[in-house]
Amino acid sequence: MKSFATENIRNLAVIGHGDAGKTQLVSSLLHVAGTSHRWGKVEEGTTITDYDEDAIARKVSLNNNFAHTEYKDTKINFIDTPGYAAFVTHARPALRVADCAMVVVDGVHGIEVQTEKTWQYANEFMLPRFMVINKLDKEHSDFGHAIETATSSFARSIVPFTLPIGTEANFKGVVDVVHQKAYEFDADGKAKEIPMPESGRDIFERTRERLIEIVAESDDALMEKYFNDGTLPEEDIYPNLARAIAASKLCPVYAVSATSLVGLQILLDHIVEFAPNPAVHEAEYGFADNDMTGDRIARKYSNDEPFSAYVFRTIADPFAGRINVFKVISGKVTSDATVQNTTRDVPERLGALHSIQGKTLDKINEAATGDIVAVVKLRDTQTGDTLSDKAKPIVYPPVEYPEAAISFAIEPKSRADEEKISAALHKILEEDPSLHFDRDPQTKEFILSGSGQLHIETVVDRLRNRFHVEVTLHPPKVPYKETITQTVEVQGRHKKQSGGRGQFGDCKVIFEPKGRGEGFEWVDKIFGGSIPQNFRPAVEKGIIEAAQAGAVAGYPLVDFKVTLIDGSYHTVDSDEHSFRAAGRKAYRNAMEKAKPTLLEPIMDVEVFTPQEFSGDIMGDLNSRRGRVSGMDMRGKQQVIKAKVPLSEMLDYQSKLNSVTQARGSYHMQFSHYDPLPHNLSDKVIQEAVASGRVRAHEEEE
Ligand SMILES: Nc1nc2c(ncn2[C@@H]2O[C@H](COP(=O)(O)OP(=O)(O)OP(=O)(O)O)[C@@H](O)[C@H]2O)c(=O)[nH]1
Ligand SMILES: [Mg+2]
Repeated sequence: MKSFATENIRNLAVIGHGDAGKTQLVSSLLHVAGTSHRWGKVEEGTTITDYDEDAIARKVSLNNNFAHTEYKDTKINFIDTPGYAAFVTHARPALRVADCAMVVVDGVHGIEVQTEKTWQYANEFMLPRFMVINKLDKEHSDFGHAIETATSSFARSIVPFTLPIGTEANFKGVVDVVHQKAYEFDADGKAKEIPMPESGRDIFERTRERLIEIVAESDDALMEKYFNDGTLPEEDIYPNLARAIAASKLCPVYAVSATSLVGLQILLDHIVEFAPNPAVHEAEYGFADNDMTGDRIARKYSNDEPFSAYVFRTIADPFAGRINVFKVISGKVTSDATVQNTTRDVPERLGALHSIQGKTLDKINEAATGDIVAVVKLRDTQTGDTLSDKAKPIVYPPVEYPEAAISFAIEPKSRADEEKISAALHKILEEDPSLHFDRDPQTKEFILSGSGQLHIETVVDRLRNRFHVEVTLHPPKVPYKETITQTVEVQGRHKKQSGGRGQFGDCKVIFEPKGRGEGFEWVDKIFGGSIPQNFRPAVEKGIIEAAQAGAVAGYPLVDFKVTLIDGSYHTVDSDEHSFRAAGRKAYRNAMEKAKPTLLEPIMDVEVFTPQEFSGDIMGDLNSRRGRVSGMDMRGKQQVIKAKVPLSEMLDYQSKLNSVTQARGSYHMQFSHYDPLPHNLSDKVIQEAVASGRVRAHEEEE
């Protein structure tokens, strides 16, 4: 493939709710554009961008993938992003490098939760937008309704550039409102011009009027012309529509079916004519140094600038090795160039450059400003890094990923699995910065954290299918805590006499409960010298140590105050060690009387669901000991806010999927700790004993 001038490149991030048809749309657009790949279908597992075996098996996109076509001398790069809640954060780095977001909307459901979320992501990067209303061949699809949900959800002029001819199974053509032409499509999606249909003429005229107004509003001279003549000449309309789109004042909408190929050729024509090219951005800003301080410096989208590129995706390919995908932000780059990874301050030799078509890499000799290209086997480069001309360094701030929402323990099934697991997970993590992996220093467990249960399950599949590592997934650990509920006064006395020098420490302390989240407080109220000053901190240390092991089920004891009121010592036998032991003993004595109890983490939960399921959702949250605190409409979606114990939410994703037919989603974050109800404590205690975490009280050394 040849190198394309910047103005002949279009970079589109295809975003939207899960299942809207993004992946199918990309494959179908490539087919209609005449790309020499057979027409891939989601239902057959043959699309270009869902080539990953896990994505095929689930019919869900798991990460960003790439396709491109050469259409009317323009290179159109598509970044197909995931729409499911567990993977949707990958849309952000895609939008970071795209020059236009193509928002795909399900023509049956209209705007949904992840449509809104990805729209917000696109706002973060101030991206121009196209909107595609898909699945208009389907029963109950409704173009007008989808547009209504869009205009009520988003603040921007959202105007159809094509209108559907026929509905549902009879959706056979579109009217191009801009060029005032009508088309039908054959089985390969080829457009054939037909006479403008009479029905729907009023909608067409109103829509076109709206477009002309938007153009007129953009410029005083045009406004005057419009006032005088009542319309505008065609040659004024087209370029000004493109300008309004690039300025994010106008979002064109297209009526399509990705499975029957209706409307796609006109969409391609309009991408070439109206979608912004990379140089439409004024400039991109970064820093001269990787500590990201100091003055910002700019790079224009131009081949004449020094080379710079942003790496936004890493693929761990089983055959090719590590593939890094970057967008050339400024300058040009040729294969075998040596560039600087300015994020890590290391040089990288690029080797061959490639364009990417799904899983296929094709060698290219050079890449111009704005293009998206792949390189293989760089030494140190990862997602989020900047590659730059060494003599003219620039570092772009990386796209941040959100905190993980859920953690699971994973256990290798065999010794061999244990040996392979770290290396395998390392590769998976390279591909997916929203995943975190840790080893708990105490329990030695492998802890995998991600954005939801489905996310973690796909990692387990990947470990098995790609790296042949078998693991069992253990339910996420609930980080219980413990506290006391009564004030008690106790003594802790440690005495040992076994030949030679003895040990002696003795303290009197008061344990008092404190409020939630107030932590530990130590007060020294000894007057006089019943315990010498230098031994008192040892008492505190002994108590803090002992509190780590709790009193009920081995969870750390929190939110209590200890006041040291008295004690005694021995001039020869007392030392720090003895007073620590006395503190531990005081702790144990206190726990026998202070009625210790378990605390459980409570989460702030937000559930998004189509309205018809909200009754079921609330009933279910109640049965999970949740307290619903508010309800809200967002577009057509009901948002339910509740406080729910974490232990009740561990299987929530699958429940939500079954109640809402996979159309709901939720997120949660930690709110506070509450006492665990007594009837539930026993179970937690039994589990703690069974896991060996609570040791029988050993006698003091
Ligand atoms: N009837 C009909 N079905 C469609 C159309 N487009 C896509 N589908 C079907 O909708 C389902 C989802 O399509 P995908 O392309 O995987 O959707 P997606 O938006 O990529 O989904 P995620 O990647 O999981 O976010 C598949 O079963 C497709 O065959 C369409 O225009 N009409
Ligand atoms: Mg997809």
